[in-house]
Amino acid sequence: MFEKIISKIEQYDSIVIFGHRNPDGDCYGSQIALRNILKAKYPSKNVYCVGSGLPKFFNIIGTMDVVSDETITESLAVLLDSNDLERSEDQRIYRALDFAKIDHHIDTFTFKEGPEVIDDKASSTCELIYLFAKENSFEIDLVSASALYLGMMTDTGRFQFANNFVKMFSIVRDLCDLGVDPVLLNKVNNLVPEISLDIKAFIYSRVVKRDDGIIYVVASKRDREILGVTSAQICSNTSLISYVANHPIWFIASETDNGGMQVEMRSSMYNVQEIAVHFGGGGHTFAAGFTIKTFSEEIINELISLCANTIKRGA
Ligand SMILES: [Mn+2]
Repeated sequence: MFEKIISKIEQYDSIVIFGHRNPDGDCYGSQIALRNILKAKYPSKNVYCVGSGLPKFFNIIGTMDVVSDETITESLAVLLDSNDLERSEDQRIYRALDFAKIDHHIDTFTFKEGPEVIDDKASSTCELIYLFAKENSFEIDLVSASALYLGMMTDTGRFQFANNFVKMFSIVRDLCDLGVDPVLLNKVNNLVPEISLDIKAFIYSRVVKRDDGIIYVVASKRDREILGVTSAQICSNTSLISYVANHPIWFIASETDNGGMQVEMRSSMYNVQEIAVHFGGGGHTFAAGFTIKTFSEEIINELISLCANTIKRGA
């Protein structure tokens, strides 16, 4: 499955691993695990991961690397958990010498720079990195196993969502056999910053419940400035308005710093990925998002009517 990616990796002495903007547990975990696994297998190669990672895990799973522009221009870029170069948090990816990609998002056919492995049935990119290691008989050390566990746990909503539960749990079992400590990882993952109380209060005070089955929250830039939070921080709270009876689609829309709009959408039963694609975004069937250049009532109304049509169509 990964032959073409391995042959790229073998061609380069320097490899830089990139992930998406607003990195989550799967993005960070897959980057760290792939770096460590490749370093152990190819001690003479330089392997780095770039981006902001998940700082609360830095002292147990490891930190990101600081890499010069010059290094990137001499490296193979491996993009993880992202559709294309545009999604990369570190935009210096465009300067890399060559490219490869491993991802589990629905294919948008926008990555054309090199070989890729996409499996949108995989629970997480971490699951794919595990399979990559197994296929090539690369050793998975305890830290890498913990990083993979973190990504699988977070991208599946703590093992609630998967296309193949047997596969997911058999990998998780193997990671536990390698010594992973789920209690510790859960404790660190559960830790929230103090600001999260203010975000919760804001979201619950602004939630709109519609008769057509949509629940949503809109945050303007001014709202965010008063709270002192980023668009990504607001949008990462869709779980606060999730699974309310008779409301199968929910979303949070936030005005971005440059007057655009970031939206995260979820559904218990309808395809919201198609709606996200309509606005130039993507994701998974029941969890998708997009960012567009304009923040306006018209666009929010268009989004609401697409969601309402989806519910009406029953698709
Ligand atoms: Mn992911």
